[in-house]
Amino acid sequence: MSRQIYFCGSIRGGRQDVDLYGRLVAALRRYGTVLTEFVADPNVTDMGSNEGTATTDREIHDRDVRLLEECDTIVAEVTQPSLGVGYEIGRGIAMGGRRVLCLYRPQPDKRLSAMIRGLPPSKDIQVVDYSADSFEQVLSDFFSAA
Ligand code: 6K6
Repeated sequence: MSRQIYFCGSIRGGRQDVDLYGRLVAALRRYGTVLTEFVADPNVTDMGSNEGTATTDREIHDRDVRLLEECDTIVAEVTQPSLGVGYEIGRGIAMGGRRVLCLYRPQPDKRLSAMIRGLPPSKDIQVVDYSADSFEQVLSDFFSAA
């Protein structure tokens, strides 16, 4: 069966990076099925969906936790700080048995949360600095180490 990839990116934390999320999701499709394509949908804004779907926060939470349970790999873009992304990473790691790749674009005067940067690194849990033009190699290295 193909890899089941849960992609995490900021929604209510701010949608500044949504175009980059789209490029990451397109690249991730080469490695497996992306369960959370909606994270990269520009119609999903920090205030909800432009398409008027009346999904409650409880429904969003429960659906996303179900998808986390289904996945074997979590790829999180963690540059734009997001409570939801942090929660998903922590919950996914607590479930066990999932590989986790956190992608961070370093910037002046900002530091990634110690609770992400400080994850004990291994073949299966990695926090990688990258740039918007260099993620292909990072993904290839991570998935070839599986
Ligand atoms: C769609 C329909 C109605 O509202 C929406 C948008 N809301 C969300 N839809 C799906 N997943 C969500 C939504 N809000 C947060 N998430 C999950 O949390 C995603 O999997 C993201 O990785 C993460 C973002 O968290 P915040 O705290 O930045 O919103």
